[in-house]
Amino acid sequence: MQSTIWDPVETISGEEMEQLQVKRLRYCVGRVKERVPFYQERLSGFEPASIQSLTDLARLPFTNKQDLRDNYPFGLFAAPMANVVRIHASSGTTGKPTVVGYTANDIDIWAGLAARALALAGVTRDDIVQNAYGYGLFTGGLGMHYGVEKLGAAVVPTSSGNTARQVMLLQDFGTTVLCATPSYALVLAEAAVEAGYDLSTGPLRLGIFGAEPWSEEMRTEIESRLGITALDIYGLSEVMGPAVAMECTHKFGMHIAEDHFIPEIIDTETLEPLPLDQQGELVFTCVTKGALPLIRFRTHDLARLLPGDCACGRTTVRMEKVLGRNDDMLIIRGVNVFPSQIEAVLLAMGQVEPHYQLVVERGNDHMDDLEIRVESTSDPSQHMQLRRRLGTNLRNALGIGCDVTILAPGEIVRSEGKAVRVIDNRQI
Ligand code: DLL
Repeated sequence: MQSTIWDPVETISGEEMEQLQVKRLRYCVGRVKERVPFYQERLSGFEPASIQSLTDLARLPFTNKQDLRDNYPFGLFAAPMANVVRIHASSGTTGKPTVVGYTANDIDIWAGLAARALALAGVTRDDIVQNAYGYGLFTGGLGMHYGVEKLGAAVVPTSSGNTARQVMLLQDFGTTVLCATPSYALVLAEAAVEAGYDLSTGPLRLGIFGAEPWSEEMRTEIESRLGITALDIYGLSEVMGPAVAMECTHKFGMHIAEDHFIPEIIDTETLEPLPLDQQGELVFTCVTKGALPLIRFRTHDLARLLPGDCACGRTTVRMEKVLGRNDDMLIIRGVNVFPSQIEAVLLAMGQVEPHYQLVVERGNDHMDDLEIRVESTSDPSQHMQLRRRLGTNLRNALGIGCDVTILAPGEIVRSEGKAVRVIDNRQI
């Protein structure tokens, strides 16, 4: 599948890109210093004109999610409310959400970047795009919606949920592209089977899946169940929403819209920038946003920036699939475990369904116990053996033992948005 370059900036040389980024960074730092009291304080004594290259980023302070919370709801906005036309918020699991605002120009840039991402994935004006990301305060629904319209394809704004109706529309409208979380794509696949609709023979050809971590093994599973190409899309509300980065059809990392979001990878302990190709925490500086330009925003997402050119012809830097967030990482008996690692082991076995949950308890002996619940369609007489094999594979991969519980298909609660993978019952 050939994809069109949406914006010539996607193919400029590394030097040209750096020049553009430095120019935008200098302007942005000057602007927040002038307009946002929080940055006025953080940047006191810093001279924006002293920014000469991207290495100067390291001289700038970080911004954390907590800084947004401390300035709840609008304290970090750099534009007056009269110029703000949209407000989104990310649902924190505890306390207040983080609130993000957009000017009309921000919305225009976002629509353009979502269109760029869709074009990058090979979506064209001829496509019918069913957008099953949630519409509302979550950025997924509206973010992709305006991108599809900007590109000129037809958007079907189903939002998430109402699964039986989604399947009916997939079938009746001849939807060719599906936007959803990868876990919801699987729910739709199951519902299609129930409704007797064979997705793999229908016109659906492409999925744009993101908003939660998903392994390569999960990609294989989704591609075979839906009979499509499944591509990864990354983003976060604080930085913009979906389309901060998008995978091309070569499936070798996601191209970052680095002309708008300058990426860095830092060591989570020392907070020092790491070279390309090393894994660490992603940090973004949003250099073109009018309402909420954040300097060195710490995402807590763990990934690598990939060196080298991409076969698609784009020169924009790529990030690898996000393994997980460092705050999602479980520490079980001293060993670091990411849900996505467990997902990869489970699905590589081939006998289990792509629906699983991890339950962590602290036993009376003060030791942590990890239980892995996973569904299987195999005959219950085989479960004992399956449990044993999964236990061994997980021990080999993770370095810790865990209990495996095999459940019947459908026993794990399905999610319409981001899947809940971990139930941590430890009271620490
Ligand atoms: O999830 C934005 C989005 C919507 C991205 C639709 C892609 C598609 P938040 O709700 O603020 O925004 O959550 C952001 O989700 O920091 C990551 O931890 C995680 N995340 C997003 N995309 C991916 C991905 C949206 N492709 C948080 N792979 C981020 C892994 C992802 N994790």
